[in-house]
Amino acid sequence: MISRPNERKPLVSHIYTADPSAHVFGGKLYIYPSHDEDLDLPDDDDGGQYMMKDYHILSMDSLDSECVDNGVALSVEDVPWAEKQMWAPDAVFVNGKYYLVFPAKDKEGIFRIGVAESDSPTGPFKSQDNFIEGSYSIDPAVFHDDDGRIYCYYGGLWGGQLEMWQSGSFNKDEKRPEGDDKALGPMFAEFSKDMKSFVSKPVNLVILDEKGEPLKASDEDRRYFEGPWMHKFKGKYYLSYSTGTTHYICYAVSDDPAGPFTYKGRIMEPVLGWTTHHSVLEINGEWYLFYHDSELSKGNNHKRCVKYTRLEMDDDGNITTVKPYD
Ligand code: FUB
Repeated sequence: MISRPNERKPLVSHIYTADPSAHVFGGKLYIYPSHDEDLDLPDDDDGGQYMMKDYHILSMDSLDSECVDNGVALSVEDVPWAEKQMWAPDAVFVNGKYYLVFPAKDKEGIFRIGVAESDSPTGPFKSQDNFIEGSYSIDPAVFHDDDGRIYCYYGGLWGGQLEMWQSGSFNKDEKRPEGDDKALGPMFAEFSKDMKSFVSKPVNLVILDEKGEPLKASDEDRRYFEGPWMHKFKGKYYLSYSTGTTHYICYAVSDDPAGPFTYKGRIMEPVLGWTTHHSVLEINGEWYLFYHDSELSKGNNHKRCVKYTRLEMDDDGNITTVKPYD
């Protein structure tokens, strides 16, 4: 059901945007998306077509107002450790500063996660000199818990290189989990208070099925692929993510931010385009899903546009699956 004029429509159309991480800072809505380049590149399983060079932060006074592009907030040229592919970012406000947390490939072609800071939610952001020690892979989602602790959920298979770290160091020829192998989950680490490092060694999270068994690699309708997000509802932790190859956004619940999580269901059916990536945000007591599809480019996988829609969640936290084109 669509009830707002901007709902399920591209929020901006002068640039391609994807992977929206939405937050309310100081009563205003900010969206931290990837900025897809208008390039004609062939699709490959390594994500070589996603050649993003910078970030633009979007802002809206309300869900019904115009969505403003605040210009370049951080460019790959200004990140000393990075070479290319500025993929899905997130942001957090802490210590009176705004921190942009983002992945990019370093000069050796390995995805790492970096942090940049600003006095403004829209930047410009100044990058730290190096990536977070011990970080790897993509799609960081930062969760600021009620007790002040700040967690990072991250990681993505295939082009996101997550499976290449199973031995503890980078091996590009590492075999992917398959069949009855336990599926990889997202990575989880806690940030230091100054946002410069992880205080704990990152761990791979487990998602269990209804019988309490870890999801298997072959369970592609439910297992984790990329794009984690965390929201909290009535004291429980809701991990949501993309299933990649089957194009669903699913969720799993735990009493602990570090899991284990139990699979609960689907948040959204597939959108136009291969990737699906989202954030979940409460605004004035209502829940919203920010997501992307490829409507603007009529289906091009790497020319996407961010949108939002209302999310229905009952008192027990059960989420009604969004059918994006109904
Ligand atoms: O935008 C590049 C990649 O596509 C993201 O990191 C993934 O989550 C997928 O949306």
